[in-house]
Amino acid sequence: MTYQNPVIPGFHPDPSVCRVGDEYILVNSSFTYFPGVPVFRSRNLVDWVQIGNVLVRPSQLDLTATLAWSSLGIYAPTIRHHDGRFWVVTTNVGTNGAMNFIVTAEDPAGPWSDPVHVPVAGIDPDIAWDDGSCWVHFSGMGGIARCRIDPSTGHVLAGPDLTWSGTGLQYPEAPHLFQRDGTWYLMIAEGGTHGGHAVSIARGPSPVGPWEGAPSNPILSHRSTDQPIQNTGHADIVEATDGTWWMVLLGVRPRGVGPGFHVLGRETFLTPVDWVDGWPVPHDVQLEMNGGPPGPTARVATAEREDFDTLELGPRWVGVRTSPLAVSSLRSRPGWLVLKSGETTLDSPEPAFVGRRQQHPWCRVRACVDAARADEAGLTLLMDETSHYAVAVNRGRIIVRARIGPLDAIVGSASCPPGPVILTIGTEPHAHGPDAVSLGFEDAAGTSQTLALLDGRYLSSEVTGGFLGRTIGMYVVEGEAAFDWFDYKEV
Ligand code: 6LW
Repeated sequence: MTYQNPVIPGFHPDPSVCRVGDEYILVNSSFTYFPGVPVFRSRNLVDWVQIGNVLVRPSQLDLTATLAWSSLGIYAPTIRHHDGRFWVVTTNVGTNGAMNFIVTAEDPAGPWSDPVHVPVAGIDPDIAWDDGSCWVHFSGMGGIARCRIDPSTGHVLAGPDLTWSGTGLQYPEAPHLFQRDGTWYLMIAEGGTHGGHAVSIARGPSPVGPWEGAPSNPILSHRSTDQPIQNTGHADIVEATDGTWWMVLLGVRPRGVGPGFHVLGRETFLTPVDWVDGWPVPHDVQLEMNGGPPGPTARVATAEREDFDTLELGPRWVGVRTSPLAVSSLRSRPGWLVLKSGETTLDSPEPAFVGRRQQHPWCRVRACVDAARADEAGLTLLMDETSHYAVAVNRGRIIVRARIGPLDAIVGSASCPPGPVILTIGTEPHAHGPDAVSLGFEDAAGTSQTLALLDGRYLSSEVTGGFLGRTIGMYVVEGEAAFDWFDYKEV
């Protein structure tokens, strides 16, 4: 059988996976988005369904610090199952440092506990147990550090001490400790989460080593290759029900002229792992892979229509720093999602935003909005707070707004047809950029009118920097607007 990579497309970085019985549970980092840490479930490692998010309450997740930079917030998590519970350890990175914490749950779909703080200075925490001892490895102290903790209180019982930090490449991070046939392994990422990214591994007789690095390190990297998948690294590993081993990892799909631009963020990929002389040998990561699980695999849904005729938004919907629940309602106008703009501590209205990740290079979004009670309301393709394109109703006209760094301009406009209007954003191939973004509306006759066609490279990680990927969603500035439906389709 073959399967398609990425198995979880779109902005799903830093994957961590564990298996309980015949079910796999996977989590990703989420930065400035609320809820945080999306949770996926699979029975074959290829077909993943989002079953919830780990951090769904303000008592679990304070993202105020991401007002300073939207690539702060929730960094890489690790998920494990131990003593009948799921454990997630992760980091909330703020302007004053990083807070590492543990949350637990019986059901990975939630509810998850409130955070238990683990007072170590670093990111990318991993959690592992050995005969009653609980070990946390993390990227800190200038390399990979290790400490022993009481997982119920977070108290550090021993350490932290530096341990194996890779082959000497920059940014040793993403440690994961695991055991196979009585041997302990410490797998890490190094080279940095961009073009130099790589996976390296060491093995030893105990959770504290001594460590012997693999002679084949890095065991996986696409650095300096012409592979369509780049930046491969930040891996986790799992033994399948049939005894085979598999690796999940992040990668990107750059397009356009050199250096290439990736717009969907760092996505989750899957590759099988062989074992040779006691060392893991991952298969090279390709867009189409042989050796897939038995049975048919369904590609990620390529068309999703949201009619807002339920009383709860599904787990894929996120807000920026703020829960969608705090800025929207499905009850005030049944069958419509009503967004109301919020206020921030900066005494300026912060747009209310509810969106989802863009998961396909070529997609088309349409949404019907009644903007009668808003200054501006519409659809936005969002990379971060200084990089976004939008088509919106603004005081009775339809406008296209482009924000590229310090530049914020209206680059298209038209008179607005009466009543609720259908706004459209689409992506299509571009001669030089990763894509071209078309923004427009459907006129009274239902004909699609494009008001602007913009180069998508300005909404790419290579231009904006940081760790995010595009989201696409509905927003309101000053007032409230109602959205009848939101339609996402791969084209
Ligand atoms: C994460 C680090 C990394 O903490 O990027 O890909 C950082 N690897 O391990 C943010 O995702």
